[in-house]
Amino acid sequence: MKDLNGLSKEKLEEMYVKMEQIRQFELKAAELYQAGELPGFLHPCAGQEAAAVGVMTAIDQDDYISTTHRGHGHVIAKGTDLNRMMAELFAKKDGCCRGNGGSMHIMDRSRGILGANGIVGAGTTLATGAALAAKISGNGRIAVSFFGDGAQNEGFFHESMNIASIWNLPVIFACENNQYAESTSQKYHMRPDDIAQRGEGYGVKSFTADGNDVLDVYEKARQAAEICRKGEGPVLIESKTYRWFGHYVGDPGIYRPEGEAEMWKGPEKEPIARFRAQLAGKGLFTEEELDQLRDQVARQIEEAVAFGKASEPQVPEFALENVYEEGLL
Ligand SMILES: Cc1ncc(C[n+]2csc(CCOP(=O)(O)OP(=O)(O)O)c2C)c(N)n1
Ligand SMILES: [Mg+2]
Repeated sequence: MKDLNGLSKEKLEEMYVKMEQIRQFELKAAELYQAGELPGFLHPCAGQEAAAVGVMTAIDQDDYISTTHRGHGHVIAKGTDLNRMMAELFAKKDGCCRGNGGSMHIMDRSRGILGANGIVGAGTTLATGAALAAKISGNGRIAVSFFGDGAQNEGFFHESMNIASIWNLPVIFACENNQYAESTSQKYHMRPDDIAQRGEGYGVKSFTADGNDVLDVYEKARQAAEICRKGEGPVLIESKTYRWFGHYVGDPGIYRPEGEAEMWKGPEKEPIARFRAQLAGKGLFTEEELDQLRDQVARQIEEAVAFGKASEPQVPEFALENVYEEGLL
């Protein structure tokens, strides 16, 4: 049986399907948002699919992840049900947080997803805590914290890296460097070019990956997971990538140089086109087979939208439930 980077055909198909699910989910959600059908804010991760799927391919179902305000891709890559995710965006009762979280606070404990998070950088502390719990209990799990280039300037990140390093915690700090923090280019918000350099100051092994090449991200994450499971973590991975949309849907993105987004959408950079070329180039899949998988995903997304729309709206009073632990006061 042919493979690519030691990944079976079955695994490669799963990776391709997940990348398509993320892309199509994000484009559909943006369309619904622009039509006024979704409440709140929406920060799509279209363009960053490889960075999410590459890491998730290297970890197990039981492992923990924490994510960000731009977290749909991580949640999809970890395997959360698309129907329940879409219902959550619609703030409906069948959503994965019963409509109480919305796009920026999706969580799914059944998949080890500790939550999306609107507080930039805060997810690094959650993953570090989960890694500490895993180490103490000896359950063999590892944790991954996804965060952005802007987040690594936050105190949360530095405190987490330090404590994870001195205690050798099994946590992967997975930075998706999409080159902007809101409207601020990386050039203006930090001195070094590579975020991976931040690891050196903490004695943390650090890798830089081509964040638009899912196989490169996978390879770095595979090594990182191995290091963590041996008790020699933490590890930092910087995936260099680009977000297609502005910071949020509706951001005109005037801070970007002309032609930059188009260049990242071109065939040499675009993560899905690149993965398709790798799969077809190796003779593992034909273009027609890949088209069929893409079209199957399109039907799943349509189904998720229909499910989300049909679900019952959550009532406002529900926001006050689950605030205090029963019997605590
Ligand atoms: C602690 C905190 N500071 C500031 C903000 C406002 N804010 C929301 S997203 C964002 C930029 C984050 O940039 P980055 O970490 O690169 O993530 P990206 O949006 O590029 O995915 C900022 C400053 C916030 N939500 N939380
Ligand atoms: Mg960023």
